Formats: sequence, C-alpha cells, structure tokens
Amino acid sequence: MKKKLVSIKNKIINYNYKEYINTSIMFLTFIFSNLINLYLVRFFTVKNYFDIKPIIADIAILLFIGAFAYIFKPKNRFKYFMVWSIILTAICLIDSIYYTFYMSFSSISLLATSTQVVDVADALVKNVIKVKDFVYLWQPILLICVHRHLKKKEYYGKIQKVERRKKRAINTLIFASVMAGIFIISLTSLEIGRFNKQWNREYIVSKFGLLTYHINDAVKSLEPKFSTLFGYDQAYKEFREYYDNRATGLSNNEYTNIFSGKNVIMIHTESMQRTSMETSFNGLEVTPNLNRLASEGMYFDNFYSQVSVGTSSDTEFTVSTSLLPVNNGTVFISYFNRTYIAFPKLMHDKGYYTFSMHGNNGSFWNRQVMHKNLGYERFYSKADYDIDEEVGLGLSDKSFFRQSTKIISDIKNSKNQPFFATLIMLSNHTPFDDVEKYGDYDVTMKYKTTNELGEEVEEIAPYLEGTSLGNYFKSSHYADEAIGEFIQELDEAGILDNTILVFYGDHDGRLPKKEYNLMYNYDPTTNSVLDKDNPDYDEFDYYDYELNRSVPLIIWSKDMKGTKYNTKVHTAMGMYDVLPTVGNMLGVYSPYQLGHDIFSLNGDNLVPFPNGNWLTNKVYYNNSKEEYLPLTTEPIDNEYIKKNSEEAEKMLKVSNNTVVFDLIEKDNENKEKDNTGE
Ligand code: GP9
Ligand code: MN
Repeated sequence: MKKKLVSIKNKIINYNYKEYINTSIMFLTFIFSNLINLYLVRFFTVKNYFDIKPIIADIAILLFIGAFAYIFKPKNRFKYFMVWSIILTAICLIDSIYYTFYMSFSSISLLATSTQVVDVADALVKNVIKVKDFVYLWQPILLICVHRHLKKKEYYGKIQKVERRKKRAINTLIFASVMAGIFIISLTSLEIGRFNKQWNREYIVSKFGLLTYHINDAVKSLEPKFSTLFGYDQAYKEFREYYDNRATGLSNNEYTNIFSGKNVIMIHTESMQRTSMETSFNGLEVTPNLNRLASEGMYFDNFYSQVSVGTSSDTEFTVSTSLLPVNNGTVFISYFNRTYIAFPKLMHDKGYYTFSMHGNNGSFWNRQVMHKNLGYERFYSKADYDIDEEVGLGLSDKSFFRQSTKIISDIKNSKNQPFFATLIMLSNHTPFDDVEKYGDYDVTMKYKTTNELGEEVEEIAPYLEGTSLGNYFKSSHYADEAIGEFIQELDEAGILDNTILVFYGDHDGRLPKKEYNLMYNYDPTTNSVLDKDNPDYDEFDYYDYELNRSVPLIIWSKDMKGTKYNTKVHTAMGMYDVLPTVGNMLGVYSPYQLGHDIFSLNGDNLVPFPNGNWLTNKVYYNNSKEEYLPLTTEPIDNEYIKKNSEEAEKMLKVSNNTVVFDLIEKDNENKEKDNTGE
C-alpha cells in the first residue's frame, strides 16, 4: 500500500506537465473559460466571491464533460467542445437574465409547466436584459479563435501522433472523481440536507455551483414522473374508499360561521415553539405578547406541526389543504402543479380578496408558483419590500410587519371585500446567531446562595448564555416583540376592528436535545448539568423532546377577551386540523380534508406525523421503535395502538397518493363525467 502511494506520488512529481499543457490547449481552454463563466454567474447573482466549494464542484463536472472529448480524434474534438460550450453559455445567459427578473435561477420543471417563459420574453420588452448578461458569449468566441489558430498551425495532426487518448480519458475521469470526492467531503450535513430538499435555488447555486444546481433540478423534476408510473388505479380506489367513509361538510357546532365575513390574517410564526411561551428568565417572559394574545383569545396548547423535509413550506401546505407532506421530496418543489382545495382558494370563492406576504425571495420554496395554486391572488415577496433592516434570515420581522401594515391598509381601503392574508415571518430562523440584533434579553439565571460569611447573596449564573437554545430564546423574544408592535400598528390603522388573527408556529426550532437537558437540569452553582445521581436530575429523553416540539396555535381578535370564545383547548391537535377547525368558523371546508374540526370530534383526535409517529391525548407513539409513551393514567390496550397506527398509516398513504397522482383533479374529472353521463 505504502509502495503504491509512493509510486503515485512520484508519478505526480515527475509528470511532464509542460507536454501535457502543450498537447491539451483545446481541453484546457474549454475547462478554464467555462469555469470563469460559471464563476461570473455567481459573481453577478448570489455574490459569493470567495467560496471554494462551488469552484471545486464546477471543476469536477467540467472535467467529467471534458473527459469524454477523448472519444474523438483531436481534429474532431472541436465540435464536441463547441456543442457543450453553447449549452453552458446558454445556461449562464438564461440564468443571468432570469435572475435579474426573478432573483432566482431557471428550473426545467417550471419552464416546462408554467407561463414563466413568456415572462422572460416580457423581460426583453421591459429592458431588464443588461449588457452583463451577454458577457458570457466571450467563451464560445474564444474557443472558435483558439481552434482556428491551432488548425492553422497544424496542431491537431501533431498531437494525434503523441497523444494516448484512452489513458488521458481515464486519468481525467480519475481526477474528476477526486475533485468530486473532495467536494462531497467538504459539505456539512446542513448543506447536504438543504441540497436534497432543494431548499432554495439561490442557496444551492451559491454553495454548490450552477451546474450542480441544474443537475439536481433536473433529477428533482423527473422524480414525480417516476413516482406516477405505477399504482394509479389502486391509489384512486383507496382514495375513494377512504373519503366515502368520511363525513364531509361543515361541522355544524357552536363555532360554525362565528367569524363569517371577518377579515383574516394568518401569521406563520417562524420556528416558534410553545416552550418559548412557557419559559421565563429571571421573571421576564420570552414571549409576553404571544402570552397575552393566548390569554385573551382561543389558545390551543397541545398543537403540533406535521412537517417533513419541506419545513416551512410543508406547514403552508398542511395548514391550507389539511393534507400531509409527501413521503419523498417536497410538495412545493415537486408537486406544485397538482390540483388542491386550499384555504385561500375557498376564501376566494367566498368573495374574499386573498394574498400572502413574505420578506424573502419569491422563489424560496417555489412560493411564487405554489401560492398562486393555493389560491392567493397576490404574493407580496422581497421585491415588494424595502430591505431596510435585516435580522436572521433576511428582512427583519419588525420592518416586515411595519411595511405589511401599510399594504394591508391600502388593500382594506381600496377593495370592497373582506380579505384573507397570510404573513410569513422570517427572523426567528435557525441558526439563531444574529444575537446582537435580537435586543438585550438575557438568558442567565439569578440564584441565591450563601457566601463565606454565611450571608445570603444573589449570584448570576450564565445558564443558557452562549448556547444555541439560549440564542433561540433571544431570537423568539425578538419575534414576539415584532408581533407586539404589529398588533399596535394594525390597531392604529383601524385594521383590528373587524379582523381575526391566527398565529401558528410553523415547526420547532430544531435545537439540540443536549441543550434542553442542560436547561431542565441546570445546576447554577457549578454552571453545568446536574449529576445523574442527583435526585433532582430528570433526563430530557426522546419523548420529552418530541412533545416539546409542540407549537402554539392562537386565534385572537380585539374583542374576544372575556367572551365565551376566550378559551384554552388542550385536545391534541395537528396543523392539518386548522382548516377543518378555523375553516368551520369561517364557513368553509374541503371535501378532501384529512384533519378534524377540534370542536366536533368523534373520539380521540389523532395527529399523524410524516415519519409514522402519531399522537393522541392518551399516547405518543414512536413508529420506528414500535413503542409508546402513555400520556394518561388510563390503561391503554393493544387494540387502541393498532387502530390508531393503522389510521395514521392510511392517512399518510391517502394523502401521499392524493398529491402524487393528482387525485383531486382526477376525482373532479370523474365527477364531471358522471354528471354529463359519459
Ligand atoms: C424561507 C423561510 C424559511 O423563506 O420561510 O424556511 P424554512 O427553512 O423554515 O423551511
Ligand atoms: Mn420555517
């Protein structure tokens, strides 16, 4: 082994590089010129100037492409390089124009299925094409010039005699693989996760390079095609059977239509966990505003988000459709062109004006496409806001709310109809490290102790200062302050008078279990976790963590305090119950809703999670271990576990098939056929 390594090392040292360069002019021109173009795209768009990772990824892919040029004799190679150069330059050019227009990158599936191509043509008219978009054309021009020059010097004939094509091809492939290996090793698990779920196109181009992005995009756009190849008939049969056995329609309880005709503002409260609402440091609450709203309104304090890899977007999907995330990929990315019955659409059909607002790029999670599909008539995204202050992931929540209030006020005054709005917050987002901007909320612990003189004194222990959990609470405090200001702004603009606000935490903050263990088992005297033998030590285990992921759901209006609707509901509830429950209060429902109206339950409410776990008031069930944590003292029999496990599995399956096979669309078509008697 050692010998082999030494021989490889010697080969590398003694290799005749000069000869290699002299005989590879065309190949090297192709690689370097395209590398420069790909760098230029990042330079002009995502402005990632110094990251080495996307450069390594680009080199690896270009080398793979270049290696196959050795199939051809030197004199015929130009055509191969030229074809690739045209493709690569076209990608750079299209993406450059696309970015100026959409602040994002083109996507095969979107170009193939939406009207965006037309929009790009529009861009020509609107003059958004800039000179810099054409800068990439130098590459094929250079290639032609180099080729002509070499031809004149009869270069190709000369190198044909000395070049060993097969060896060159293999060596190039090996080098490309080494570069790809280095690239993959350099990635963090967060980057890999975001790559897999195509989190945000800008992020992927910035971290992985333009070519990796396009390859990923192409694979992602093929995925839905493969998943629909088999099983449609069976899926539709099960779908019909499932919904035929479920009651549909409004629930008809004391909440039906109570908010009919009122304006609705849904507030997607980024990463807000119920823990934040229930935590105080030195007597100061993390979220005093949310706590006040909860105490004055309808507060659901056993509520869970049901996200998969699509995080924020999965909640937007679940809350709107009462369906669950798909088991492979993300609905917003891969199944944006299916038919859905969604909350905004239902409200629109009721005569509401529907719109959504978010301070981030419209292409993030493919929202600009998917929000339209869900029934929002207008999506206000980054381009509609002045990015005058940034906290966390982008535009600060405070500025976002301030600017949104103005827009909402204009809408209220100009439209002669009620509105349904969804506002997606942004600042309280992992990694919660924008600490200086969160304000001066501190997460220390004051405690009493006795000094050497035996006197009682107050000391301060650092507690959660410097931990990501501590930073999360600071960030949550900032988001809560923004909410407080928002309520005040809405009130001043007269918007609160006929409006209900619905707050939902979109998912938990995904913080390390270890830090919760520190939080709940903290010994201020040693500034560390209590000893495991200490009688006060109570390990924060798997189930504690899962239950702790609960998020708030609050329905609030200015005049709710003290009325019969000013209640606390402790029934276990999931994000998919929002449409059935809140929709009922507004007089809408979807015939395909999987969730339940929490005020018209028939037995225990079941909250299935995409990983197969499920929860009721009585049990938290861990699917992978096939075990559960009882949540009451009531005895639990096997039948209860079996029945709920089967139902959870069924719901996940029906939901997945509904999305993947576009069954709502198929169902509509079939019903139409029945009606016309075809
Ligand atoms: C992106 C924001 C965050 O615009 O909504 O998405 P997440 O990472 O929470 O899914
Ligand atoms: Mn989120």
